[in-house]
Amino acid sequence: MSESFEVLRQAIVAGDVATANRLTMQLIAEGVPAREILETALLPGMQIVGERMKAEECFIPEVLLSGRTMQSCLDTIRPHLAADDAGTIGKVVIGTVQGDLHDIGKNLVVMLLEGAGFSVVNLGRDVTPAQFVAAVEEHKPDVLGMSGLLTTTIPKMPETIDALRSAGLRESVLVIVGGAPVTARYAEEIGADAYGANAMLAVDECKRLAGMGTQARARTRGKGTR
Ligand code: B1M
Repeated sequence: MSESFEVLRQAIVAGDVATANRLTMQLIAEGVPAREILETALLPGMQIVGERMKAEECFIPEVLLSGRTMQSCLDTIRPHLAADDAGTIGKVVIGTVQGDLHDIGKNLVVMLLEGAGFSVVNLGRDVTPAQFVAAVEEHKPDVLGMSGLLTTTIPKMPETIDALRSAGLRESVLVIVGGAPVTARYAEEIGADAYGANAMLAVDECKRLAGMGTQARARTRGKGTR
């Protein structure tokens, strides 16, 4: 079993979609929990890719292949990430901020949110502050999630929060931010309501926020901003 995990990790690193998919399906068929496959092979595989990228041992084409391989394995395990709760427990609008094309982590958050019973509107990547605001206006979510992987793009998070404020929508929605360069301190500094250190913790935080969301909306309705 641990050998399969190691081969799967290496297949992610090598961007070998066929081997990675075959092993993922094999592990699922053997009854290995999807979450264990995620935490023991897929995420560590991408971690290695990141370290190699930093050390300039691999470049964008290889990283893209690893990313696609990871995404494909995530699609395979998606139906097996069992729902913790039944029914819709809240609505989340989520996207990767403007200028940022990294969406693997955000898609993982989406998948776990859906698995936990949230209804999710996934805006994709490279989402402008105006698009986030329009989506909050249209979908009236409990929670707005922003993901960012680049130190150069995360300033779009406070910009989006400001845009929500200007549109009179800040009080109507709770904001969670996450992504590798984001910290709890940064989240606090920019006036977000929560920070998700990883996808699992993001779901916990969204559950907490969804409970508060009702009160936030009620407050806002009282003020007539929505
Ligand atoms: Co890029 N990239 N990349 N990249 N890339 C990083 C982020 C980098 C750290 C690599 C490095 O140098 N070590 C570096 C950023 C440095 C920095 O800003 N400090 C970097 C760079 C520099 C770049 C380019 C600028 C490279 C270039 O062109 N010269 C370029 C930028 C393009 C752009 O966005 N405009 C670029 C491009 C790319 C690809 C397109 C090739 C590809 C992305 C493919 C895709 O996403 N579809 C890519 C990849 C794959 C990576 C690394 C290797 C892996 C990212 C990943 O998917 N990790 C990454 C290095 C690394 O992070 N180790 C790197 C796995 C994923 C599951 O983790 O996304 O962190 P992560 O998500 C986690 C948590 O952060 C959290 O939960 C997830 C699961 O636990 N989380 C949230 C994420 N979003 C959340 C939201 C929440 C809560 C939690 O609430 C809403």
